[in-house]
Amino acid sequence: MRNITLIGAPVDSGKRRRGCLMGPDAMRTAGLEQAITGLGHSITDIGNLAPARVDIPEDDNIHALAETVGWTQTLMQAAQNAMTDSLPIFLGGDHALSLGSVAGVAAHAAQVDRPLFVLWLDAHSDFHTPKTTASGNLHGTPLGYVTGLPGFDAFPPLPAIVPMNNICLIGLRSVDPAEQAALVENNIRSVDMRAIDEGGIKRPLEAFLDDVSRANGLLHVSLDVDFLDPAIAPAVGTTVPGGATFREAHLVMEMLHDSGLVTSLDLVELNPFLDDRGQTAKLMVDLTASLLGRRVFDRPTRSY
Ligand code: NNH
Ligand code: MN
Ligand code: MN
Ligand code: MN
Repeated sequence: MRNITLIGAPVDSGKRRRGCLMGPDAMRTAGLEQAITGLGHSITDIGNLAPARVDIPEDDNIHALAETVGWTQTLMQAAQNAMTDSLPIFLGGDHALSLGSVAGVAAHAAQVDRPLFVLWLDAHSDFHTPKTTASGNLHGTPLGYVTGLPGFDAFPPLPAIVPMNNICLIGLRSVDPAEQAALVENNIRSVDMRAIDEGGIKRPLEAFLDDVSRANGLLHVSLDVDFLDPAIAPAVGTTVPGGATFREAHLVMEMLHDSGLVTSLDLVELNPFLDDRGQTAKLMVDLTASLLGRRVFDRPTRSY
């Protein structure tokens, strides 16, 4: 059983469409705490955080730079605090929150002298930098930041970088040309939807988890709502057709649970303003429960 810390991160500065600030409370309303304690885990909800005030100039090409830098500072510290004795769950908030959550988790990993691995479940690769982004939206940049790409001078210096080899992207189906080039150049493990159509989601995940396990690594999972097919998860500003199905997503979570490797989690991009009677918030809660040990059926050792 685990100690879980819920960290409300109502980040809404990583893109222009508003609404992700309601994400943490929507997931609480959908029963997140009960789902977790019902599995026997203990839980501490530290409530919703606010961004540090930072005195830096805005950038004409970047949306809400100072606010996102402030969030990065706050969440980096919150992540390091929570990692000392719990599994933090960052309740987003848009994906810009991961600049702070992943950087903080990486700092902790360096302190305990273990490698950090990151599983990115997303339609997008979020591998831009403030220099390469065409949209100016910082929710498209967290993997660029944590891997130490240049161009993040306005942000806190990285306490520790995440090696490109330790990252696995699953669910890709909307990748900008600059990101595509950088992913290939850096040989980042990228599992797009076509690969999943052709070979299933199990094998690439299994291979990645084997690597994490062999390296005695910590594993951070970042779950973007748009990883999921919009038919089952409409509450996101950047829907892309052809996403993970209900069962593919649950299988990922169930395998993550069985691996025993996950040490931190982001739940990001939920925009409750776009939801249909809470269905996406509920699905995010259910997926979290699967990651923390809920099973659809307790298999006897002999199944036939
Ligand atoms: N690649 C686009 C951009 O940089 C989209 C990023 N949007 C996301 N990422 N939702 O997960 O703006
Ligand atoms: Mn994302
Ligand atoms: Mn996305
Ligand atoms: Mn992108």
